[in-house]
Formats: sequence, structure tokens, C-alpha cells
Amino acid sequence: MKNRLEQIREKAISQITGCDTAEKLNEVRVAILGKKGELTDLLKSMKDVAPEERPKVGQMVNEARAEIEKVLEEHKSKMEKALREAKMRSEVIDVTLPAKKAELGHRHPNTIALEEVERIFVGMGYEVVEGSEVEKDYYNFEALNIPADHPAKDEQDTFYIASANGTGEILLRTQTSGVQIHEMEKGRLPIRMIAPGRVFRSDEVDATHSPCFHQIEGLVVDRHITFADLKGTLAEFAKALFGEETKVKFRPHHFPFTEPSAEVDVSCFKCGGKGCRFCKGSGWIEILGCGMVHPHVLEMSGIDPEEYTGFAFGIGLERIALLKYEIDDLRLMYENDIRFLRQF
Ligand code: 2NL
Repeated sequence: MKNRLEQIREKAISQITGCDTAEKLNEVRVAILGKKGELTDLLKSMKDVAPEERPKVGQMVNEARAEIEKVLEEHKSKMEKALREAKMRSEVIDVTLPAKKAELGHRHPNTIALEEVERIFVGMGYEVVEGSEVEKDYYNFEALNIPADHPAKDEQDTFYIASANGTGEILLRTQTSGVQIHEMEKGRLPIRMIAPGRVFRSDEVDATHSPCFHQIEGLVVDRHITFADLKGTLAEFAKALFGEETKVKFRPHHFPFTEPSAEVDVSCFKCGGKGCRFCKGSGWIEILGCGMVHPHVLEMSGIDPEEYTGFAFGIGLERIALLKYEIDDLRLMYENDIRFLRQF
């Protein structure tokens, strides 16, 4: 019994002092002092010791236990101290190092131009409405008088997502008109809104094209709206955006969703209309397309074209930003080079 005790004591001390982690130390503690530990086992065999020997043997076991516990405690604090010191050495902070510079962000030229356009139309009482970038074929094409065989619907021009059974085709919107169709369907008249947002066309990237760009469409529907309202509104818009002296010119055009339709030029804000490099000598710069909403388009969205008329327009946001900030390559807009961005 005595020998066995001595063996356990020696083994315990050598195992404890050999531990290098708290987990190993705990394992050793459980193996010796735990409920099923070696020392506890030894205590259980006290029944085999002669009764008169028991107090003495018991005392020896208790002394051994106390000693083992003491060694455990000492080794534990020694390990903790070593760990603390290693941590202190590895986490040295050089307080003399310069602080990290917090770079202030900058609004993108597109965002600046959009906020400018929004400010102008909100000032004229328009609501800004946003919609979904994925749209059903019906809202992107059909409801806008764009028939099934129209070239705009070609897979070459449009990103189709899926052809869901029964619900029609799903695509990335090629214009934000769908947002306005949804508004018309709600039947709350009059409507005075702009719909800005990202649109998608299957184009190769070059200095003037991108498969993803931004558009701002506008729509007004009320009783007695005429082409004169359209002209007055866009003339005011052009003055607010490019300067008080800006003139507008409406050239006849064709869109399936408006009748009549026009493209709008503004007098060159660089040369005032005399002709320069900027306007390629013509004195005019094209900025948007517009027209009176086609009666069939109103009708398809549940609005009576005998009672209501409307006008609509579509502006390419990037085009406005490129013109206003004299940027000569569209690709610069999507690179997000901070040296480019912070110029605006
Ligand atoms: C362009 C031409 C245009 C519209 C967009 C429109 C929307 C509805 C009804 C009728 Cl809901 N028209 N939008 C009208 C004329 C032109 O955009 O050249 N955009 C860059």
C-alpha cells in the first residue's frame, strides 16, 4: 500500500510538471484525483488494510493528495504566467506608428447627376418611384406596344432570365418603363413621376456602350395633357440642368410607345450654339427621347384614352453625366478609380 502510494505520488508529480497546456493538466488531474482516479481507487482499497493501520494509511493518502494538489496549483500558475508573458511579447504595440488614414468616400458622377435630375423634377411636383430590375416580358415590352417580332426583343439585345410556365418570360429590364406601367395599373390618377434605375442590354463594352447603364424615365398622365406641356416641361428641365440660356429642339422620331414621338436636342452649353468640338460643329447636343403616350399603351393599363392623355420621356443618365462633367469614355464610370471619382 505504501509503495503503491509512493508510485502514484511520483508519477503524478512528473506528469504534472510535464504538462504544457491547461487541457493536458486537467486530464492528469482527473486521472489521479478524479472519481475514478488512481488515488481515489487506492482509498477504496482501505477495506483491505488492518483496522488499526487505517488512520495512519488514511493520513498518508491525504498528505499525498494535498501534495499533488499543491504541485498542480503551482504548475498551473506557472503555465498561466508563461502564457501571459508570451502574449505580452507577441502583442507589442508601437504607439509611435502613424495612424491609419480614414479615406472619405465620394459620390459617383452618376449619383451626382441623378440627384440633380431628381431635384429638378421633384421641384416640379414629380414623385420618384423605383421598381424591380427583373421584369416580366409583358411589362418591359408588350404593355409598351412592342410586339413579339420587334427587334428590341431579340436575344441579341435582351438578357432573358427564364421562361416561366404560364407567366411569360422573365428578363432584365431594358428600360424602366415597367415601373410606370405598374403605376398606371394602380389606377391612381393623375400621375406625375420619374422612374430612375439600372437597365440592361446585351451590348459590348466600348466608349459609349455598356451592358448595364442607368435610365430616368418620366411619365405624366392627366386630363388635358398636350404636347405643349411636354415641350414646356422639358424646356424648363434643360434650363435647370444646363443653364438658363439653354434652348431645346424637338426632332420628329419614332418610338412604339409614344405618338407623336420626338428626340430632344439642347443648344451646346460649351459654345452656346455656334458650333464647337464638343457638339461636333452642329451647335446641338441630343439628350433624350420623348412623346405623347400612345393611346393603346394607356388603354392596356386600364386608362381611358378618351378621358386621359399623357406624355413620357426617357433620359440616359450616363449620357447626362458624361456631357455635364465632360467625361469622354463611358468605361471610366464603371472602374471606380478613386482618382477619377474624386474629380467631381
Ligand atoms: C430614349 C427614349 C423614351 C418613353 C421612353 C414611356 C413610358 C411609358 C409610356 C410611354 Cl410607361 N413612354 N417612355 C417614352 C419616350 C421615349 O425613351 O431614347 N431613352 C433613352
